[in-house]
Amino acid sequence: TSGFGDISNKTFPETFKFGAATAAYQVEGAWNEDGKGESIWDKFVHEDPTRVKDQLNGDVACDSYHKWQEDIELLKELGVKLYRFSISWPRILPNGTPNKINQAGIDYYRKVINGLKEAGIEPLVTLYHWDLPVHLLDLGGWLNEDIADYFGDYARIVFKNFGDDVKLWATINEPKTTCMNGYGGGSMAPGLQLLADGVYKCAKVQLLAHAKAYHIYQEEFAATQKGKVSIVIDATYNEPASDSAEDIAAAETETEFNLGWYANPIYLGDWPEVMKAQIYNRSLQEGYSFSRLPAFTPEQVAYVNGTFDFFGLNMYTSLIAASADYPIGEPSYYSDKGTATTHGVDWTASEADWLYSYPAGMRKLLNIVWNKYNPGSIYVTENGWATNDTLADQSRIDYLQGYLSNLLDAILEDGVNVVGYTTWSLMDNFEWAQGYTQKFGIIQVDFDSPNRTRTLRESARWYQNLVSTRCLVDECVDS
Ligand code: GBH
Repeated sequence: TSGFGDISNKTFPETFKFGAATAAYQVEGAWNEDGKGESIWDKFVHEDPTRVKDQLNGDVACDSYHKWQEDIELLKELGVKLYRFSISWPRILPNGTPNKINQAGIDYYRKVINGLKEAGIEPLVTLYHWDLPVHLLDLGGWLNEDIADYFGDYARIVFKNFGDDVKLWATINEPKTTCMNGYGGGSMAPGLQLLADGVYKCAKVQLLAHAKAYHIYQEEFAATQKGKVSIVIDATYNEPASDSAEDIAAAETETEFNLGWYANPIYLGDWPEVMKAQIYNRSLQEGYSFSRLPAFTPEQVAYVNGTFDFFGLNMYTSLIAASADYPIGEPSYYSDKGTATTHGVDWTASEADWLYSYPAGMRKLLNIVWNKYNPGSIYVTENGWATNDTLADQSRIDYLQGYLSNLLDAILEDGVNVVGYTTWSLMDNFEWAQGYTQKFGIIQVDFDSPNRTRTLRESARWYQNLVSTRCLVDECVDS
């Protein structure tokens, strides 16, 4: 199947919530204003600008710290009813620790949340989208299990201050990306290259931190605030490269090392069996006396299991997986996984080298998440396309139309309860190690102008029409 099927002519359900997403470090700027502490991204980009493709940084970014009212006006213009943004931990707690709260930080998010409320736009707030306070990195960052407790204290302060108005919370955005790129390959802050050992420890600590925040919410806030808390997991749909038993198994293993790595502990309890077995075996073969995948104690399994009120899914792309041999003696996540991945030859390429369009993957992955994890409901918390700076971004429209059509089919044809969607991104922003070279916004931002002028792209007009008609084609029939 090529996955480029007909676009659905049915309408999205009335209750379906369309929205857009951003993250603090990528849009806010004001990196050292009004008492904000230093984050690991501030440090990472200032220490060595060559870590970022265009040697730029998020010091100003979209200047949303000052232009938040304009951002809300844009959300209103799009007509969306859901806005996913993140809170900067060091803007609230400059050192990451609860002893010193930065009132200006609280005031900033209070204004944003009030503004959204007045506009009738629901906030979906991420507590951690990668900007760890530097002080906590000095304590070991996501390799130190104590950081889970600090995260709990931070979460409590945020719930207490904003929980009357925020009913949808995501604890951590894409733990896999921060662990793989921040602690594995080193392309993201804090830039550690610990691909064999660090990535698994990082995963465990982030899962414990998520669970800590979830339990604090349940015990101290849920009864009065009545909100929902979950984590955001990024995943690909993985197609076997051939009909061979090896490749079919490779695609399943790929999914377990990708989606299951984080979803299994939370939705089923403990790491996927295939990860436990393969990492243990490789570790012993490579001379370790123990598995480099740190085990959860039975108490930790129980503590993490069930810590969700919905599934937050970031879905951009798919992979074709084949089984592959890696020589013993080169310990890494990839050799533990034992697969090789590529993209389909007929999948459209984006400006980002990892992002190819395979619309059918959306429907297939949603079905996997729904059937395997029984999450009750799913929010697609990110999905989007990278282009150059052009306003005439037909390739983004094609991508969104194909993916959203498959998302709609999952709802209407397969009974998957997808209740909301926040496209990535509301506007162009600081794309981490890619700087400003890749544009993900449905709204263009002029980073050369001190005004950071925002201009709707053609895709934003298209999205605006979708949101108002709930229809992906010229004319729809009722669903
Ligand atoms: C999201 O991650 C992030 O949540 C968001 O902040 C970001 O702006 C957006 O994507 C667009 O990139 O370079 O080959 O090692 C999406 C999932 C996982 C995609 C890590 C890039 C690195 C691939 N990301 N992946 S590679």
